[in-house]
Amino acid sequence: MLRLCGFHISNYFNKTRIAMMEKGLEFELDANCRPSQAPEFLARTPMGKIPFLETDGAVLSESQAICEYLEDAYPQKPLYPRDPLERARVRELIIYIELHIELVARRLYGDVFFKRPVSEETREEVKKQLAKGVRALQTRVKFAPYIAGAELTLADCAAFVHLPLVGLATKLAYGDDVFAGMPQMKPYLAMLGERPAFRRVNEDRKAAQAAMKT
Ligand SMILES: N[C@@H](CCC(=O)N[C@@H](CS)C(=O)NCC(=O)O)C(=O)O
Repeated sequence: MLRLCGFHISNYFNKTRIAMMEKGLEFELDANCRPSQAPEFLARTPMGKIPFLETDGAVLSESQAICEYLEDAYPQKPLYPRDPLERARVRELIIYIELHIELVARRLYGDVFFKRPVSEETREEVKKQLAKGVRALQTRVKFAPYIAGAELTLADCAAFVHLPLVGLATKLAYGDDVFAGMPQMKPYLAMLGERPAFRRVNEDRKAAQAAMKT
C-alpha cells in the first residue's frame, strides 16, 4: 500500500499527489503531517521535510525521487515521454522550475506571506537569480498544449503547483509577476486546472488555506 504524507498547502506535496492521481494509483493520504525536526519525524524523513511516501515498509523522501520511483514502479500510465532526449527535457524543465525558480523565490515567502522581512540585499539577489531562471524556462517551454509538448508530463505537475506561487510572491515583493512576459502562462495553468486531479488538489489547497486564516 502507498501512503503519501504531508499537508495540503505544500506545493511539493501537491505536485506528488497530482502525479499519483494522474497515474491512476491507489493510495492513502496522511494530510496532517507537518515538517518537524523531532527525532521520531527525522527517522521517517531525514531532512524533516514533507512530502514523504510510505511504501511496503520503506519510507521515501524528496518529491522528485518519489515521483521517479513511482514512474519506475508503475509504468502503465507514464508521466515521462519514451524518447530519451524528451525525457531529459522534462527533467530539465523540472530543474529550472524547482531549483532555479521556486527555491530562489522561496527566500521571499517569509517576507511576503508571513511578515518576516528580508533584507534589501536578499530581495535584490533573489530578483537577479530569478530573472536567470525565468529566462532559462522561457527558452524551453512549449505550451503545445503542455509545458514540454503534446503529452502531459511530471513537468506540468511541477509547473502547476510552483509557478502561480512564485508569480504571487514576486507580485507582492516587487509589484510585478515574473511571468508577466509569458502571456501563454495563464491560459496554460487554467487548462491544467480543468483536469480532475489538478482541480481536486487545488481545491484542497484553497480549503486548507482558508481554514488556516480562521
Ligand atoms: N526538495 C523537497 C522540498 C520539500 C519542501 O521544501 N517541503 C516544505 C513544505 S512545502 C517543507 O517541508 N519545509 C520544512 C523545512 O524546510 O524544514 C522536495 O522536493 O520534496
